[in-house]
Amino acid sequence: MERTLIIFKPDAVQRMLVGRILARFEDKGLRIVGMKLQQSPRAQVEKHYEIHKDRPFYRQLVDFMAAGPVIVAALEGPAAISVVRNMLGATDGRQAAPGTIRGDFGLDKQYNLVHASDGPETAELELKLFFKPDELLSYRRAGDQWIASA
Ligand code: 3AN
Repeated sequence: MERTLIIFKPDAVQRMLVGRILARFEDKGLRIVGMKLQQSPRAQVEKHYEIHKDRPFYRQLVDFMAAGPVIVAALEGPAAISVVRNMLGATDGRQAAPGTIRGDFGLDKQYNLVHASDGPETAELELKLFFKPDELLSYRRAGDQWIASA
């Protein structure tokens, strides 16, 4: 079992696509173990995208991510980190394959709807950055035994 951090970016909230995108993750069988609506403090966004701080788009990216409410969520499931990344598709919606979230809903590199952790170490750091320990729950759903065999 893995946990991954996803962020419905301000464009997903403003375009009213959160429900439809979240439904894809639920349809896949992933379990929501944390979720909240927030206006991200700038310092938190800066830390989250620290790895990009020398890239030309960094300032604009921080402005965008702090421009309106986002929904942060933690998803759990077998290989959840790579499963969710594959569901998102390529960073640029113009290049993302049809059938992926960015391929089906987006046309832009920056306005690409959803962030998802890209590996186990980043998932751990990002979950800590956005959630307090007691905001993440562990529970079983009635249908879990029909979703993953092991
Ligand atoms: P991903 O979200 O697919 O992991 P990263 O980590 O390369 O993509 O980039 C982080 C975020 O920075 C992207 N989600 C996107 O919003 C933004 N971004 C990446 N490349 C560009 C770019 N060339 N111009 C503007 N924004 C970008």
